[in-house]
Amino acid sequence: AQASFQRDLSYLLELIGSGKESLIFMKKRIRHLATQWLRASHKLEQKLEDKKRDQKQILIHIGFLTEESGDVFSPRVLKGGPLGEMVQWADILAVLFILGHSLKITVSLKELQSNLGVPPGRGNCPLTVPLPFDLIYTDYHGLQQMKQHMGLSFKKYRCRVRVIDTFGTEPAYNHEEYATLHGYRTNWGYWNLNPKQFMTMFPHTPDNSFMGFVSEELNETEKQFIKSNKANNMAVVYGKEASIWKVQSKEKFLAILNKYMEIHGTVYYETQRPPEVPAFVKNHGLLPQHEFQQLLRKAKLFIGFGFPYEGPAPLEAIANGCVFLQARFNPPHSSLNHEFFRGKPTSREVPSQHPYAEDFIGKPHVWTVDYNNSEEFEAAIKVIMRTKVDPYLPYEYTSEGMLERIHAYIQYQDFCATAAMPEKSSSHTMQSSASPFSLQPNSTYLAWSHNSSSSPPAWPPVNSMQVWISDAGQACTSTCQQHGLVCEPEFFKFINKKGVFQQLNIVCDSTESEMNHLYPAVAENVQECYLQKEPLLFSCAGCNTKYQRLCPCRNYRKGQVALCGDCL
Ligand code: U2F
Repeated sequence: AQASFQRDLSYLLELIGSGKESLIFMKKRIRHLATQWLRASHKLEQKLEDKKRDQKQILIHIGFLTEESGDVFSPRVLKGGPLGEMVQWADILAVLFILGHSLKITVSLKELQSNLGVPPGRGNCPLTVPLPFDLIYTDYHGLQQMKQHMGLSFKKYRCRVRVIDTFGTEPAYNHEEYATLHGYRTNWGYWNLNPKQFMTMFPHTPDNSFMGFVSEELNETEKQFIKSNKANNMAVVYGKEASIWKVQSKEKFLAILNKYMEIHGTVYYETQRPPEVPAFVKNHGLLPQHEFQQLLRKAKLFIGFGFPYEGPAPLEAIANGCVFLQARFNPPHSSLNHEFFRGKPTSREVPSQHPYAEDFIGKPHVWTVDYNNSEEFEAAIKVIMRTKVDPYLPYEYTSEGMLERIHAYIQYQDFCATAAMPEKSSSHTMQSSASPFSLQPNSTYLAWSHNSSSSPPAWPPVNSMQVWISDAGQACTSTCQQHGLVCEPEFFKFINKKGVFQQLNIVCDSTESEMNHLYPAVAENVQECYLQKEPLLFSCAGCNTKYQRLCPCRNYRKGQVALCGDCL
């Protein structure tokens, strides 16, 4: 069947059910953003013209909300606990519904089993029950439950699964044998999925798909109103839990801030002010989401103390015309040195509380400073108070942007297709070192043109590819970034070939094929070239001073890094 846009959200709200505080929060959010979703759905419909879209049967199993995995989140919704995940799931539900797919939503093991057609208690039998879903959106908890209760069908159907994974999973941690051999084992296991099946909250690593969420959008009148009503001396502190106030050298920088601005907080409390929050702070207590937005509309500054990492609130603040001020982490936080990230399946280094805000938005909206340096901190506050800043929301965090992106994933990502690209590439040609592109020293440009095809067309289309060689010790993520591009792991298969080294004028005394998430690469001083033996290990992340890596980069749409120019 074909999918057509569905705009009556009341049916979705019914599907979500009730009973848990988390579900109530999600439904409230969907209701509150309904007009924005509808407007966006019309825009996308126009943009897609009459493009045919398949209607998918989709199961959404929100594992972390099931009693069976403890559901620690629901009881904390009204007590300052994390809401980022709930924000994201609410938006995912809205998108999948509006795009016109047929949804089943489950938040308990029992519902999961009955939807999968597994009779209770038969989970471990070697049965392969036909799966009535084209796609399953779940999380790590849900994945574990599905594995336990699907028997052999799990392996068969895991290519249909999409895992909502806030901080992301890098390929080295995903591959069972490799992770075990090389110390990339984590609490979350290794699932041998295509790394693009993991979908993140921010575009952390291009090895995963960027799912995202949305922020409230403003029309021109609202923007003007906000701009003329900003209280230039009003700051709101980021964080709903009192524990975030237990931060090093807080007294010093808070004293500076307090000299210039009135400081507000939205810290949850039961009966009286939490002792961590100083008396000069106006604490509103935890606010309902729309009231929190109202507070941001008045405030000039939204200030982070270092935790929570990478949540939605800074984007909301910036969208409401605040400047976001955050601490630089030196050294960067990561799973190697910080408790919060320990055991997470990524080596990513986090150089500030919100790297997306720093890298993708930046000044004048985002200031990242060293909070231990009082002069730098004070100077930033002074400039921020004087600067007029427009509300800003990156396109990828608008409702239209999210609908567009998820539409493209559903339409074009297929991890079940087994058709491999032909070994001796007949359907692609490559020209090396071609002008008119100006080359950086040590880097080479390759243009590929797509001729006829016997195999299904690649997505993203290969005409968006440019190949660059990294510096020694550099990850492909940053090599591509340096050239205004993004690393595209889907393209590794095209460049993991002996001939490509030649075309790049790399001299190889020997060429080995091995399992290593940094390959294809060259150890230049010894002129040894390496190819990747295991496609699951193709990885944009990862570096070693020994290697220069071959990096498949691609272009991307302005404000929509997940999609290349011709990706829609
Ligand atoms: C992040 O989780 P958090 O829930 O701590 O993320 P926040 O950025 O604080 O924002 C979540 C939502 O909370 C709302 C606000 C945001 O959309 O509108 N809110 C509110 O309703 N009332 C208030 O008074 C203040 C904010 C991240 F999202 C998670 O994935 C991580 O696990 C967590 C830890 O790093 O951080």
